[in-house]
This record gives sequence, C-alpha cells and structure tokens, in this order.
Amino acid sequence: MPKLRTPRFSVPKPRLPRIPVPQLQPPEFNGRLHDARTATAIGRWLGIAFAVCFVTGLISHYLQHPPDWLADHLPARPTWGYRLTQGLHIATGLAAIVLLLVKLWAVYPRLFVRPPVRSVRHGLERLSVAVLVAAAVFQVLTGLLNIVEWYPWPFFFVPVHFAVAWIAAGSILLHIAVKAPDIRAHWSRSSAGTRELPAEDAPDRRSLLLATGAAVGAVTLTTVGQAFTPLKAFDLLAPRHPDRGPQGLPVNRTAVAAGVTERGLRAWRLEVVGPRPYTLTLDALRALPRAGARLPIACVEGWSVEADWGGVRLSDLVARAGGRPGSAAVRVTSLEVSGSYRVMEMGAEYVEDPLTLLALTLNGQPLSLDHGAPARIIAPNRPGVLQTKWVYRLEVR
Ligand SMILES: Nc1nc2c(c(=O)[nH]1)N[C@H]1C(S)=C(S)[C@@H](COP(=O)(O)O)O[C@H]1N2
Ligand SMILES: [Mo]
Repeated sequence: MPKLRTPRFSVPKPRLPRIPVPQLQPPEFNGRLHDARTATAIGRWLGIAFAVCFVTGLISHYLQHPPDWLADHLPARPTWGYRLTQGLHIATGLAAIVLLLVKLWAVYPRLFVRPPVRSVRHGLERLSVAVLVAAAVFQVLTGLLNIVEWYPWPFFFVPVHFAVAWIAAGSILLHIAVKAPDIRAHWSRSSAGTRELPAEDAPDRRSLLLATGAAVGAVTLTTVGQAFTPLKAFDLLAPRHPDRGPQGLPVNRTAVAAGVTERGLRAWRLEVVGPRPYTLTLDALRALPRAGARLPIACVEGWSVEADWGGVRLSDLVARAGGRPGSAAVRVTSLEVSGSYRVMEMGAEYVEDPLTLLALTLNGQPLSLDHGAPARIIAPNRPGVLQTKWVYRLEVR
C-alpha cells in the first residue's frame, strides 16, 4: 500500500461549535482486587456458606413437608437436631449476604466486558452467571425478610424459596465447573495463576479478606446468640431474643394474631378422634398421668430456646383412642381461626416418642395464652412451625 503522507500545506478545517456527545464508555478498572485471586478466595467461603445453607434448608424442608413414604420415619432424635441445622441455615445465610456482596464487588467490572458476547459458549457462560447472581440475591434477600416476617411480594415464601434454592445450587455447580481452571490456578496464594498477579496487590487483598472476615464475624456474633444460648448476650441484631417474651420465651404468632381469646377457651374440650374416640375437659386432661420433657422450640426463622415442658404424653392419648402404638400418625388441629399452621400432621416416629407431649405447662407454669394455652404440642427434633399451639383436636390415623 502506498504510504499516505501528511500534506505539507493543509487547508484549515472550518471550525464548528463543539456539541458534547455523551460517551458510553465502559468504566476503567485498574486491576486492584477485581481479579481472579480475590474472586476465588471469597468464592470459596461463599461456596461453603451456600452449601451448608442448601443442605440444612433441604433438611428443614423435608421435616416440614415429607413425602408420604418418609413421613412416618422422620427421626425424633437427636432432640437438638433441628435446632442445630436451622441455626446453621440462618447463620450461613446471613454470612452469605456479606460474602455475596464482596464477591459481587470483586467481579462486577465483568459486567462491562466488551464485546458482551464473544461466542455461543461465552454467551451461555454469562447467562449462567446472570441466573446464579439473580438466584443467590433472591435467596438471601427473601430469607432475610422472612426472618423479620416481612413479605413484600405476592407469592408464598416457602415453596418459592425452596424452588429457587435448586436453581441457585444448580447454577453454582455449573459455575464451579466452568471456572474450574481459574479456581485451580488461584486457589492458594502460591498457585500458578496467582504468581502472575502484581505482587503489590497482595497486601490490599489481604486487607480486603480480613475486613470481609471481620464483617462476617460481626454479623454472626451479633445474631447467632438467638440460637446458640451461650452467646445470647451478644445477640443484638436478631429480631427475637431467646429470653424476651412471656414466660421467658419468644412468641412468633400471638393469641391475638391467631384470633384465640380467653373467652373462646371457656368451652374448650380436647377431642380425640380414632377407633375409640373421646373428649376430655381440661381438668380431666390435667388428671391424666403427667410427663416432662426438656426440649427446644427451634423456629425456622433461626431463634431457638430450650424449655421445660410438662403435660401428657401424646402416645398415651393416642393409645387411649385405640391407635396402634408405633404406627399411628396424628393430625393436630388448632383453635386458631386461620393460618398455615392451624392443622399439623405428625408421623409415627414422633407420636411414639416419650418426649412428645401435649404440653400444659412451660417452665413449671401453666401455658400462657401466647404460648398456646390450654394445650400445645411439643416434640423433639421438629421445626417450630409444627409445635402447634391452642390444640383442640387430635385425629389418630
Ligand atoms: N396454631 C399455631 N401454632 C403455632 C404457630 C402458629 O402460627 N399457629 N406458630 C408456630 C411457630 S412458627 C413457632 S416458632 C412456635 C413458637 O412457639 P412459641 O410462640 O410458644 O414460642 O409456635 C408454633 N405454633
Ligand atoms: Mo417459627
């Protein structure tokens, strides 16, 4: 090609007024910390938090909604099982909020990658990241709002949170598979890929990771006391405090909210339906052989507290109705006017357990109205939502 020469004498261009044109320039990111090592280091912890959150979430889901074949075989032991798994579910979910924010901050420059799609593979990879980010943000956000019982959306929390958990889990696995080479190269400070990063970034990265760890620690320390009683003094941020509430125990749904009144209880009878149905007045129920159990209420929202419960063994009430010991399941109905937890199904393992009570007392006092007077269910290793209050009817099945 002939070389173009700048003409020696150029004609001056006519001067036009300059009109500023908004430039859609992608922002510039000069490396520091928006790199694969940071993403891997944070992603590792985020992955662990999500994995624990997912598994404990599944446990919670299947304890609440077991398939028919499983319903009678759910384990009633260990008594603190659900307390532990749900405490972990909430703690890892809260930690994931911090980790997710830092992770998104570390990788957000990739939003501005040009060209946006290089190939079909690249397009699919970006799409999977978009799904992952959307699902992860949705999960931690809906979970957080559920803890404070705020539902600014038209759908039911439980089935949607459950369904999106699978989407999140699937897209995380896909993400790990796609990023496996990067993850391997940046797994540790001395990995091959990491050595290629500018060395002067290392102190900054260490500070970022330390700050992230401190933030996770702070969030955990100020909330975990809601379930882990030894740390309850530090429980400053959780909406419910282990020993704040009537009879020293929190209340989620009050009697007022459930439409249960002292007046409505005057004519209370326990109806037991089964091969040999019967009804009992409160005095007759109180006169039956009593049993005690020290068991936690472990709410799905994360708080849990152990208490001393006293009442009548459910297995005794079932046997009296002619239910076969060891194979009878029970449907429990509450006086509550409406609500998702008015009717509760209990599988045979729980019914049979000597610690499962129709409780009449809490920490030695008669149940207060907010705790389910005159009678409530308390069973080992079960979500709080199934510890039905204001019970008036048992159906042996
Ligand atoms: N009938 C009925 N029982 C119920 C509920 C309810 O809404 N209705 N809430 C449950 C929930 S979510 C929890 S965590 C426990 C809390 O028991 P407490 O209020 O005595 O602490 O009660 C359970 N029993
Ligand atoms: Mo709950």
